[in-house]
Order: sequence, then C-alpha cells, then structure tokens
Amino acid sequence: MKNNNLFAALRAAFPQDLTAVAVETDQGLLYSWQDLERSTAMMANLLKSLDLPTGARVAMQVEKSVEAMVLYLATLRAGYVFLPLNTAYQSAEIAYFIENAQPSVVVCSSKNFGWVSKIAFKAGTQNVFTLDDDRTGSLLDRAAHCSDQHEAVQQNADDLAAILYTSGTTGRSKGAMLTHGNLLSNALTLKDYWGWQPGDVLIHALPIFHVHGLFVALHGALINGSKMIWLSKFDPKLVLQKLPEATVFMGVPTLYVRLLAEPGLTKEACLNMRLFIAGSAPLLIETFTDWQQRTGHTILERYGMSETIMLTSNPYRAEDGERRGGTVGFPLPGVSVRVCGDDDKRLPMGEIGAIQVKGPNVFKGYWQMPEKTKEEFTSDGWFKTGDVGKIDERGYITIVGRSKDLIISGGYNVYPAEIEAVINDMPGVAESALVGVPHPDFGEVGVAVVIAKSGAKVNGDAVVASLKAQLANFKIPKQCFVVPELPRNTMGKVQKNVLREQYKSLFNSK
Ligand code: MLC
Ligand code: AMP
Repeated sequence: MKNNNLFAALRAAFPQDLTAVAVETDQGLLYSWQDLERSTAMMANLLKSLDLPTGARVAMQVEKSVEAMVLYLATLRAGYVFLPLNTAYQSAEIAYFIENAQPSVVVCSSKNFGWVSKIAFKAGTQNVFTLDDDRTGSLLDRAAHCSDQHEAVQQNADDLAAILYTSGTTGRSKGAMLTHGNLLSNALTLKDYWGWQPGDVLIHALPIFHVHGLFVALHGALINGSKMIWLSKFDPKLVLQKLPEATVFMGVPTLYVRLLAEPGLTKEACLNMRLFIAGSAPLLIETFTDWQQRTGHTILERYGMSETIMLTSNPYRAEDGERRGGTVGFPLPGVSVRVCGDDDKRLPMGEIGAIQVKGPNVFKGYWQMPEKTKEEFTSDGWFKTGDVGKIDERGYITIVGRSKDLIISGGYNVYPAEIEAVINDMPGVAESALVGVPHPDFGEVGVAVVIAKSGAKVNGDAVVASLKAQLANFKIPKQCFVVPELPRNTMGKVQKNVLREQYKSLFNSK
C-alpha cells in the first residue's frame, strides 16, 4: 500500500548524495541531508517511545532553529500531528491553545518551562520537553539515546499532519486541520508551477510557525532536494550578504520594504537570483515597481491561507503570462476559485464578491468545531475564504478587501475582536474598537479607539501597556485614543470604516 506520509515524500526527494549540505545556518553550521535523515529518525523514535495515542498532537513554541524544523519533520515521520505556536504568544494565549488542542507533547524554550509546563500539565499533557536555539534542551538529550533508523509511519492522504490556529470573526482561535494529502499536493503543485530546479538554493528567513515559513518555504526546498540558507531571524543586511549564494527568496511584504531600504540592494546583488516570491499580505504596487527598478526582478505574488495553503499565484513562466502587480495571479493547477454574491452564486467576470475555493489543498475542518466548519463551507462544498475580490477577463485575481474583520500587520493576522475583548475588560472602559490603518513598514497596524465609562478616567498609553502584558507583541495597537463616542450607524453598530478613514494618515502621510 502506498504510504501517503508527507515525510516519506520529502525524504524521497533528498538528493542521492546525502553528504551534500542541506542547511547552512546564520551561525555557520552545516547540516547534511544525512544529518536530517538521522536526526528526524532519532526524534521520531523518541516520540514513538512515548506511547502516544493515535493522532496525538505535538505542540511546539520555541525559537527558530534547525532542530525545531527537525521536530516538525520527526512528528510527520512518526505519524503524529504538529501544532506550531508563535513565539510571541503569552501565557493566556498558550493556555487556550493547549487546553483546546490537548497535545500529548509540548516542547518549549527552557526559559519558559516554568509557566508552559504548568499550563500543559494542568491540561493533561504528559510530556513537556525543552528545546533551545543553541542545540540544547531535554528533547535533544532524550533523542540522543534513540536509534537513527526509523521507517516513516504509514499514513493515508486524509490523515492529519498539522493543526494551525487561526482566528475567526468572533476572535476565538480555531485549529485548521491540514492533512498529509493537503500539504503534499500543494508542495508538488508549487514545485512545478514555480519551476524549482536542480541547484536552487532558498534563503529561509521566515518564522516556522505559520503556513508561509513552515510549509511554502520549507516544503518547497525539501521536495526539490534544495539547500536552504537558514536565518533564525529576518535581517535585511544578512539577506543581502547571502543573495549571491541563493536563487529563491520568499517573504511577506514587510521584508521587501525593509530590503528596499538597504542601499546594497542592486541588480548586481541579485544576479544569481531566479525568483522572489511575496505573500501573506497585500504587496503594494509601489513596492512591486520599486523592486523591479532596483533589482531587475519582478516579484511573484501569490495568495493563500492557513486553511488552504496556497491558492493562487502569478505565473512563473513568461508563456503563462506576465506577473501583474496588485494581483495574486491565477488559481493554481487543481485549485478552483470563484467570486460569488451573497447567495453563493458565481458573479459575472469583473464584479467584486466573496472569494470561494475548492481543491485538494483545502483543509479538513476546524479542530473539534464541526458547526464552525459547516458555516465556512457553502452547501455545494466551496470554502469561504472571507476575502473579497474579483477576476478579470484574463483570469487574474485581485483581492480588494476582506469580509472578515481582520488586520494583517507585517504578515501576522490580528483579530480586532480578540483585542477589543481584552480592552473592554479593563477598569473604566465602556467600549472599544480596533481598526487597521496603513503603515509604511508593517503594511497595516492596529489603532485602538476607546470610550470610558461615565465618570471614569482611561489613559490610552496605560491601555497599551496593559495589553503588552497580556498579548503577543504584534497584536498590540500602535496607538490608543480615548474619545467621547464612537461613530455608529442607524443600527447602533460601530462604523469601523469611519474610524479607518479618520486615522488613515496617522503613520502614512500619503
Ligand atoms: C514585530 N512587531 C510588529 C510585528 N512584528 N508589530 C506589528 N506587526 C508585526 N508583524 C513589533 C514588536 O511588537 C516590537 O514592538 C517591534 O515590532 C520589534 O519587534 P521584533 O520582534 O524585533 O520585530 P521584527 O523582528 O522586526 O519583526 C518584524 C517581522 C516579523 C516583519 C520580521 O513580524 C515577521 O517575521 N513577520 C512575518 C510573519 C509571517 O511569517 N507571516 C506568514 C503567515 S502565513 P515594540 O513596541 O515592543 O518595540 C499566511 C498565509 C500565507 O498568512 O498566505 O502565507
Ligand atoms: P492566515 O489566516 O494567517 O493564513 O492568513 C490568510 C489571509 O492572508 C488571507 O485570507 C488573506 O486575507 C491574506 N493574504 C494572504 N496572501 C495575500 C496576498 N498576496 N494579498 C492579500 N492578502 C493576502
């Protein structure tokens, strides 16, 4: 019987010469393909020795390192379900994910072991390990005693490989369940569509707890047997220094904006490069054209989400069309995209409506939320992305907005409802609204607008300081205004569009 384990497919793509370099880190460490083979086997054997139930979740909140990537691959290899968590999450956020996903294994940084293990043990997790970005921690100590021989566990295409938490309009995070089949089909499609070649080298500069860094970038390199230059953190100067050794780069728009601010970004610096890919948030047309002028390369913008991995892409090959700035290109092969009205019926070409999708990449549903899952699919089986867009006569898709109340800041999603709920709980606060406004670096950032209870005094800076103590840093509004009242429509609903308009020039004078 065919093994649909994603790891087996990635492993099969390793080059013949296992002594070749698979990963070079910013610390100057070199990992061969043989190192990846052995370390994932040892860690998979460690997981196996824990006698975990079928479908057990392995949660990880650690700094980016090759060993963290190895834990991901080992989890796949051992047939368990990977649950990556953003390192910025604080205790209340982590408590929610752990209580909701009930992982059997939690891996955290040693500096967080005290509070993370307390949350995990309380939620019934039996195994808590540490892993630090200097190749230490109890996870590696334990794996060191395990065999380096391991056969990837038999998996069906429909078996779960990962759960990625993503929020909804209610602000409560939902775990998007992705299968081995979802991930592998998408990786193979992108390998072909983006023309991955022998000799390609990827600069991996993104975090590995979201779709972009964990799946699109990592799978892209592995399924092509390509070397990665592994940066623990995005640093524009380091990227520039590494460009002559690389051929592919992927980033959220903020990374491109920051690279453009470097005088060293020139055509010469990019001579060896084959492809620059952007996504996770809208790429401004000005970034797209500035990049073209400065480097001679046309950024390829693509569109995806946690529930679907990649959906659309601008063409790689000239014969498939030009890369058009401001658009996210065409549906990927095998993916269907339609733009619909409120009745879920396809709209005529060029009209703006809800983007709905279908394909082998679309997730299996939200973890233990069958009702929520049902709501997000149409009666004829299309997934409602929550994005609003249009398709032109040549088939290019443009995203013009979102029906979901979401701010994308530096490529991270911020759900206003979640932040508003925390602000509304603060003493003296009657109500609050969080809106996204343009920002030159992060694309969009949150601004909070608060009204105080009658007679109470609320200080905007104190609201921000209090949020900082409770929530991941990227969710913190960059400013908080205390105002006498919020603009409302006749139904009494807060008019966020009015607030957005009011504060639109706060960071962008244009
Ligand atoms: C950091 N800060 C942010 C922020 N990141 N503020 C708003 N939005 C963000 N994204 C703030 C911190 O709170 C801090 O504020 C200050 O910036 C410096 O923090 P830092 O950690 O030093 O920031 P930096 O390293 O510069 O991080 C910026 C970044 C990072 C752009 C490199 O945000 C990043 O890696 N973004 C990529 C996200 C990503 O991978 N998304 C893919 C999602 S997948 P203070 O006040 O404390 O100084 C997806 C699907 C798809 O969406 O289609 O791909
Ligand atoms: P996430 O839930 O983090 O996976 O974020 C997915 C969301 O990011 C999508 O629903 C879009 O709103 C947005 N997104 C991803 N890629 C793009 C892009 N190229 N342009 C505009 N928005 C994008």
